[in-house]
Amino acid sequence: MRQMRFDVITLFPELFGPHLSQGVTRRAFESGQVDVRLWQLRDFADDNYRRVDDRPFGGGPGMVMLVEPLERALAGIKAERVVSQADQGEPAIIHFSPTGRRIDQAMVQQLAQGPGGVLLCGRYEGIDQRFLDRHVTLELSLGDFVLSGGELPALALLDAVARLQEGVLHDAQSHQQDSFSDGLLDCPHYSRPEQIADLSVPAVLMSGHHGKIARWRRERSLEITAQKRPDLIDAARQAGRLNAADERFLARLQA
Ligand code: 9WO
Repeated sequence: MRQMRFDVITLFPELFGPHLSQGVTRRAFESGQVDVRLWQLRDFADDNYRRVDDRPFGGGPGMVMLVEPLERALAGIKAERVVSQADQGEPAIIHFSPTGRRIDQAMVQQLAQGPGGVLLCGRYEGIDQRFLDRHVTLELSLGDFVLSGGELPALALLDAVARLQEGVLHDAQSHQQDSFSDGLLDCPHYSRPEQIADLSVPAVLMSGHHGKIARWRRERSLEITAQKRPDLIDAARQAGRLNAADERFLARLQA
């Protein structure tokens, strides 16, 4: 079995447990398909107070995460990975920051096919720049907003990677039907009851005609994407993911 391993450096390992043991992704984590190891940074402090932060040179508010505990933690991780991830090469060292590259589904798919990596969760005002310069190979962002730490972005990435593992989703088709798997937004979904107030389920979905249903869903995806994210239509076209029927439908929408 292909082994994927993520080592997480964090001051709050207890934030991870509940997410790793719930929901459809639990299987991927509990089976070790996605092996997640949590490293408490304080365990790598060198004083009796388990100190991992200090005041910033130049003054200012808040504290900075120290280089040395981080380097000891990383050395411990690399020593373990030499054994468990032999032949996989140097792991990606990933730092979560709004200055990073925006995570998208294409990147998640790439990571889901690789050997995993080290997830570095910052706290306080941030990490001493010299650690980032020396060790970080990838900076990833969830978007243009600020959190109090990198743990939630790390969990978001782990969740996105875990749900792509074999056996996590109900059937093989679920991936292909994902919003974004083909670069388009998702179509709307309906379940029972057939009528809520004056809103009924679109008749085609009750028709049992699988061809018509597939076409209807595709057209709703195209329509919603054209309306809300026209940039994704352009990207899908560039990537050759729109067929002739898609183009005819989009032309009719325009008119
Ligand atoms: C914070 C920040 C704010 C503005 C511009 C750049 C910035 N970088 C960071 C940063 O790296 N902060 C560290 C991680 C330490 C404090 C908590 N951290 C953090 C990560 N806050 N927000 C994020 C984050 C990560 C990914 N996507 C969105 C937000």
